[in-house]
Formats: sequence, C-alpha cells, structure tokens
Amino acid sequence: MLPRLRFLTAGESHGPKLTAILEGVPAGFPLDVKKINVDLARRQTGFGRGGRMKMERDEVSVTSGIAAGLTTGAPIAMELDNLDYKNWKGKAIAPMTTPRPGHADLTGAIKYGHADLRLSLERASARETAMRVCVGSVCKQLLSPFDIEIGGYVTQIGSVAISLKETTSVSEYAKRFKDAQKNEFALPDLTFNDAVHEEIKACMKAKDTLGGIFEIIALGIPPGLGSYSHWDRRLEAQIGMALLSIQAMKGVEFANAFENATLRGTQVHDAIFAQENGTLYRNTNRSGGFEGGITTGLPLIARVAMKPINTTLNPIQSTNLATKKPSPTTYERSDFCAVPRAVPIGEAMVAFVLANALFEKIGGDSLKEMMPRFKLLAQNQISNFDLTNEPWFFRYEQNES
Ligand code: EPS
Repeated sequence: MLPRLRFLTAGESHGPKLTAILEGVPAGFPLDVKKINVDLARRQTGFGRGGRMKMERDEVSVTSGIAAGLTTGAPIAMELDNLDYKNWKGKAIAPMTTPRPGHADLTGAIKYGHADLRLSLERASARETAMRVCVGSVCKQLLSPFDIEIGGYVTQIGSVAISLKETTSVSEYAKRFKDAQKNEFALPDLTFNDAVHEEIKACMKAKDTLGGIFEIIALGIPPGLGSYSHWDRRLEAQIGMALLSIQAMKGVEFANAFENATLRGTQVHDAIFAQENGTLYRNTNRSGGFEGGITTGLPLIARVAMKPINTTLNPIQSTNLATKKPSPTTYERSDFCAVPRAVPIGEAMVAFVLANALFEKIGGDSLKEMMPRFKLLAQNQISNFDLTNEPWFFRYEQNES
C-alpha cells in the first residue's frame, strides 16, 4: 500500500539542476512559493559555511500542482538550478582516487564499482537537501491550516552546549524558533553567541570542521497520530528514520532519551493530571511527545546529532586506490560547520512525516473536506473516553468460557 504522501528527489551536486516531486497532496491548500525560498535561504546562510554556499542562490521553480496559489491535488514538481554547473560543464577534471574517511567515497565505490570516486560524491552530497527543504516547506504549509507549527534551533556546536530549561510551553518554543531565525548560528538564546562564534572561528583557524546538535520541535500536533500496532506504523520510528536519512546525521533522541536511560521510572515518566473540566494535562514532556509510537499532543521534541563534515583542510590519513599507496586526503573546499544550516532540513523531514501521518488519520482530498474531520479528532479530554468501568471476561472467541 502506498503512503499518503511521498516524495522523490533527483540531481547531483554539480549537475545542471535538482528536482523534487511531492505526490499525494490534497487540493485547496494555500501555497506561497516565497515561503519556500525563505526556508531555502535559511539553509544557505550562516557563519562557517564554505565557498560553494556563497556561489549558489537557491530559488525554487514550482512547475506543477498549483493554480492561482492553491494546490490542485496534482503532484507538485519543483526545480532548482545549480549555478556552479557552468564552472564544471565540459571541463577536464582531475581523477579522484583517495577516498575521504567519513564521506561515501569508498563505500560508494565498493557498492557501485565507479571508476572515479567523484561519482559517489555527486549524489551523496548534501546539496540534495535543498530539495528536501522545498518539499518540507510545502508540507509545513499543508500543516499550517491545522495550526501545526514546526521549528528548530541549535543546542550545541562542538563543545559549546546551549543550556535550555525544560518546558512544555508552546509560546516558549515559538519564541525560540523566532530568536533562532534572527542569528547566524540558529541559536535560541543569544547569550551563547560569542562562545559559539569563537568555537567555529578557532576550528576554521585549525583548518578543521565541527559538528553539533540541533532540536526540531513540532507544536499543535493532535494526540493519536501513529500507532503501536506494527513496527513501521510507530510515528517516533518514522521521524527517527527521516532525520537519520539527512547527510551527516548520526544520532536522534526524543527529548531526554539518553538521560532518561540513566534514571528510574518514577523520575522519567510524565505524570497525568486532570483539570476540573476534564482536560488531561502533563507538567513534563520527557517522552518527547510520544507514548507507544503515538503522539501525546505535547510538543514533539527530536534532538539530532550531526557529525563534523568530513572534507577537512587539514588532511586525514587515507589510501590512494589507484596507486595503492598511503595518501592524505586532498581538499577543494567545504563548509567548516553546517549545523545551523541543518535546522531547516530537519524541520523539512519532520514536516513531511507529520503531514503524511495527519493526512492518513483524517483522510480526504481537499482542505474543505479535511478540516471538519480534523476538528472531530479526539483530544485529551476525559469525556472522549468510552470506559464502562465494569468487569469483563478475558477471552478471544465469543463463545469461549
Ligand atoms: C558538499 C560539498 C560542498 C557543499 C555541498 C555539500 O559542495 P562543493 O563540493 O561544491 O564545494 O557546499 O553543499 C551544497 C552545495 C549545498 O547546497 O548544501 C558535500 O560533499 O556533501
């Protein structure tokens, strides 16, 4: 069975164009192309970027699936030009024979038998994430009529950790998203601006690269999306896969997952309270918005660890596969720290998975059809439950005694 939404990307880092098709989009949703370009620009700006980023000015061209600013229900096709292509087209290029540890150079050559390592690099490159941002930006706009908002910010660059207080407050998260968009490190708290700046500057001086951690948060998600019924219906697992599919991402945790592993159950689980009017609530969100692979209605909190980029000015020891001799890696150019630029990519992947989950849940082919169904979704209200509060006999067959 097909998922409700699906997308494909195509294109290489130094080819003429990048392409994406998003399919399964319902009709009648407002789609503003300018908003896609805003997210694309967020992926391109920031301190610690390399020469390539200064060259590209990503502007999407939407070539199908909208009419007069509304989705039509047809697949949405999008394209971006690689401005760097003209610098490569028809040029003789030096063979690439020394794989960079950490990149797909060696594993790609083993898998595909390429005669030049560059062929793996071209598709493995994070240049492709520009198309994911386009797709995710559309998905954010599909979630927006349901008041679901997705944002993110950096919580660690190298050894500089940004300490944030634990919260379940939607307005606190919304403030962090806004603040992060106002600085070039995507920080939710500017107190750490200088420390992060120094950390990246020192790394550039040392001719090295830096990784870090960022948080992706989704606000306003209704409870009840996803399922525990089967492994691949667990929404937490789908989000984890989507985030780990981004180039250079090596770890994902939901809220305090790794810290929770060091604590006792009574310290970890989010106690359930009821207001007088029957609304259920929690004071903590250490589960990151999921119980049993199903959304709780609390903010989704995913933390993603990004490894340092593997193209380093200071070489790393490797082996030249043509000469079979030891060889240091060679350097053309690269980013020094891409963690702030990874935030809109993480948002994009989460937006895609959530839009798919929501649309699977409510069904429908147009916003008009979907909105009333969305409003009928069960909420965290005691009055929603049909608990009979009567004993019953545990049995599988109706007639079993
Ligand atoms: C990348 C290497 C660099 C990055 C590129 C990803 O490109 P180049 O080899 O042309 O210098 O700048 O990222 C982008 C171009 C982008 O748009 O994100 C790699 O090897 O993954």
